[in-house]
Amino acid sequence: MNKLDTNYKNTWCPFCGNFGILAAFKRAIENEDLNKIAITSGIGCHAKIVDYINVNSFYSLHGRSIPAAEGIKLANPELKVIAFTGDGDSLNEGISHLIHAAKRNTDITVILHNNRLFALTTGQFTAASEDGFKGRSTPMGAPESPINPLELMLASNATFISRSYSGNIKHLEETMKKALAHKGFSIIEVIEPCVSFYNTSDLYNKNTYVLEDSDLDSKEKALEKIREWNYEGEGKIPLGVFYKVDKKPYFERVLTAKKEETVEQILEELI
Ligand SMILES: Cc1ncc(C[n+]2csc(CCOP(=O)(O)OP(=O)(O)O)c2C)c(N)n1
Ligand code: SF4
Repeated sequence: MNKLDTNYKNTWCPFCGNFGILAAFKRAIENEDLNKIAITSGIGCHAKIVDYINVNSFYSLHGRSIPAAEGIKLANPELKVIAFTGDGDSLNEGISHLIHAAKRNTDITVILHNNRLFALTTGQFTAASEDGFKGRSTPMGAPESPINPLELMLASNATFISRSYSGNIKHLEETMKKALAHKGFSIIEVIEPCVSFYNTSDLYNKNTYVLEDSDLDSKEKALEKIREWNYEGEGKIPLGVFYKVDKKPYFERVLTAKKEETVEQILEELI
């Protein structure tokens, strides 16, 4: 048994994209100080991931993975805090938390399991579902166009924006390591199939390709790449880091306003 494994019974469907995310994350953190890592989740199939990784974790409410992560980071700035969330979780239920965490440049990493539907509740459409998506709540097709979550993140001033694919575990592991090394808000949108209700495996296997890291501080270039795929049917799907800039994270800016004190000293005064 690997030190990161737990005794929980895994209840994901065979071949679910979440297995790739779990494997990549375990590889990405295996050489980190595990006492310095905390993970959070919302509610959904994606959220079960916290049961399957042997590190400190907080299983929150639907849409509340990100504020839980922000609270943990505020209370203990020494920790690396990773928020796992689903597209229903952070693009529907908790979308304002996602936007404001990015806007604040809170020093957390968000891993967005984007299977483009509410999976645990058996396949209702979300803000990420394609136009015309036929599911439990939209048998005649969703009459709405999807949000591009990465475009939303660029507009919200996120400082690290990336996409990977659950079927490309090596790329996902490398992207996770880059996101974890970033000081400030980082997001990885992980596109993944829900094999039971929206099986996109063939689409992603055929159409994804990996970008080189270049001109990462240009919003214009990032937007061009982020818009290359519009979440509608076919089309090339770029994976990689689209945007990265260095900017002081939120809590450092707030808490070190009194320059002579460290973050720890100020927290001691506050608590
Ligand atoms: C406030 C609230 N609303 C609705 C639900 C019901 N619910 C539980 S899981 C879920 C779907 C989660 O979808 P998503 O976040 O996309 O995760 P996935 O299951 O696709 O991984 C919903 C709607 C809930 N638990 N809490
Ligand atoms: S319902 Fe979909 S997302 Fe949930 S475990 Fe099964 S394949 Fe994975």
